Amino acid sequence: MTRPGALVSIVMGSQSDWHTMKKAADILTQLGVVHDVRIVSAHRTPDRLIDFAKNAANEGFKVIIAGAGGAAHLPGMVASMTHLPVLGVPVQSKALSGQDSLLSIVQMPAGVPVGTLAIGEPGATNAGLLAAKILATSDPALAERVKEFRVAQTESVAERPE
Ligand code: RP5
Repeated sequence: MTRPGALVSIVMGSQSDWHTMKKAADILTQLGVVHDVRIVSAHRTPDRLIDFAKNAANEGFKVIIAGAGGAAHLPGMVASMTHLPVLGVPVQSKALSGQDSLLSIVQMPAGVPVGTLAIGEPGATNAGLLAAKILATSDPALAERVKEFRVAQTESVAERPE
């Protein structure tokens, strides 16, 4: 069952992606953005993929974050079946260090955009932040929380190394 009130959906191709994709969930939790998390594999659970992507807007989601590794077709296939913005996270693969994931997510044909982030955990964190910023354009309270996050981040950087 979808988490009630969830505005962001985080989907990933495998349980093995969760360690990375948890970073997106963590920043959304920190910013008070209700989100839903589930495993949807483009290759192993194609019917689940179609069901998810076609119903995502009706479920109330405003932004989708999709992470996958290797032959990472999940973000692009989700984007092909919804008008919602899709942010793609290339999960770092063992064989090719995520270069395969990155290229298979970023090289979408014109007309079917996937906003592609960096490989691995930094990309997942930034996908969460970007989703929050998208929602913040129509949510002043969230915009304030995003601004506070930025100020705290700036203040956390020491002038000199210890
Ligand atoms: C992709 O294959 C998943 O997104 C994952 O990154 C990769 C490996 O999956 P597992 O074999 O660990 O389940 O579909």
